[in-house]
Amino acid sequence: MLILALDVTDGERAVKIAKETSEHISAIKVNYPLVLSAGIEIVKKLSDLKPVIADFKIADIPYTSSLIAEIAFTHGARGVIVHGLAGSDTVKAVKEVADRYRGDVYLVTELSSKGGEEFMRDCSDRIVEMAVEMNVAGLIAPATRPERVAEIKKAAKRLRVICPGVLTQGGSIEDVLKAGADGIIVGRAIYNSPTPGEEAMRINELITSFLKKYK
Ligand code: BMP
Repeated sequence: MLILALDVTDGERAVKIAKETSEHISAIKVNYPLVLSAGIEIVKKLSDLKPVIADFKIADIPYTSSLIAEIAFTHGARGVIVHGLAGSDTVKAVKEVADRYRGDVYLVTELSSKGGEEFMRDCSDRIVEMAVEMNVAGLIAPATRPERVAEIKKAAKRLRVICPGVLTQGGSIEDVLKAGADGIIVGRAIYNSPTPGEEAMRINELITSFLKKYK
């Protein structure tokens, strides 16, 4: 259930942290900070250790979006993240690529930051409906607003709802699991710890104990 958001900007450090934490995490989410500094090959390196979700928050026209997805999957990614607000044609184009690689597509519903409420909140319920209709693998929902996680999970019971925004951004692991999250994304609290492996283990144990209580 624990997904490591590896937003460091040094490839060697990324691989070191991935190795230290690998026992306690289920996947690694790779975002622009790492890929723009270490190069796309880092996706391949990390995917030899754990499944990688390429968080390129794809939000372009269908053609360009499918090229981005193709690059992620040819480098070993097992999933890609797309902005739901880009619309169904973009999601369809990415899903066609993902299906060829038996990969997963996750849609962002609304960002966990405050700004996620400004514009995205108004369309996130429609994004959830689209995700269900298009049968994507999952949704990214804001751990900072557990009441939204509960609503999103209720509307998309079959989809995996994974949630960033715990700890450093203020969200509570317990509240988000209680709301029905299927996965928790954690970045800074792990990779900025002096002992990332131990921190990942501690968070993973916490998740396991709450799961016994709420699932
Ligand atoms: P952290 O635990 O350090 O706050 O990291 C959260 C990770 O999840 C970052 O990679 C961030 O880009 C991502 N993320 C998020 O925080 N909120 C969202 O709504 C969507 C995200 O992908």
